[in-house]
Amino acid sequence: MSKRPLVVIAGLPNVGKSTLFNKLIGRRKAIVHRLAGMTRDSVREKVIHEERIFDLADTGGFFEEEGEMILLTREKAMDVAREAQLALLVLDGRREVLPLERELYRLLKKIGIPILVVVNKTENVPPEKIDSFLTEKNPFNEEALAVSAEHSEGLYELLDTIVEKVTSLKRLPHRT
Ligand SMILES: Nc1nc2c(ncn2[C@@H]2O[C@H](COP(=O)(O)OP(=O)(O)OP(=O)(O)O)[C@@H](O)[C@H]2O)c(=O)[nH]1
Ligand SMILES: [Mg+2]
Repeated sequence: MSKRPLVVIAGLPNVGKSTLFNKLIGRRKAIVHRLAGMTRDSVREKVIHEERIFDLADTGGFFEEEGEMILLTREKAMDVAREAQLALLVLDGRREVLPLERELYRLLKKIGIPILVVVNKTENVPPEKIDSFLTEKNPFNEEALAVSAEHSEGLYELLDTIVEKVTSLKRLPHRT
């Protein structure tokens, strides 16, 4: 079994989780698609940054509808989160935070996993809008970073923050 810290990417469908995953691992492993619901199984790969190493897991999105496949996808994602030391909660910086994102946040909190909010798709969002997203509009009161996965913006800072967090974190055993 791997002793490396595990970081899980979580978020609603289509926010760019798989794009972010591929950029951070440095190759295309996860399927990226303009349609929501592309990722069903979680994929995992190691990431090396500044001589630090961790495992990164991509997961399927959290859907509004409750089909059997969807529930299965969500349950698989939560299983990965239970193993992980840090969750990246990916949001779409071009729109408001959705009720289902608050629900996902609540689920992750319940697991007891530390959360880093990643506001994606910000390449064309004006700086003042991003600032407000990272401060007053960030309803989660967690550390937040703005990135553009597609345009490779903010990814170095994101990796710095991840390694700083996973190497200093000690997970408490989770209770159900
Ligand atoms: N404008 C913009 N689009 C992005 C960015 N990152 C990803 N996308 C696009 O958003 C769409 C969804 O990307 P995915 O990476 O498949 O999203 P996902 O969160 O993995 O989606 P599911 O697997 O369905 O949950 C694709 O069309 C991507 O090209 C970004 O930084 N900016
Ligand atoms: Mg995906």
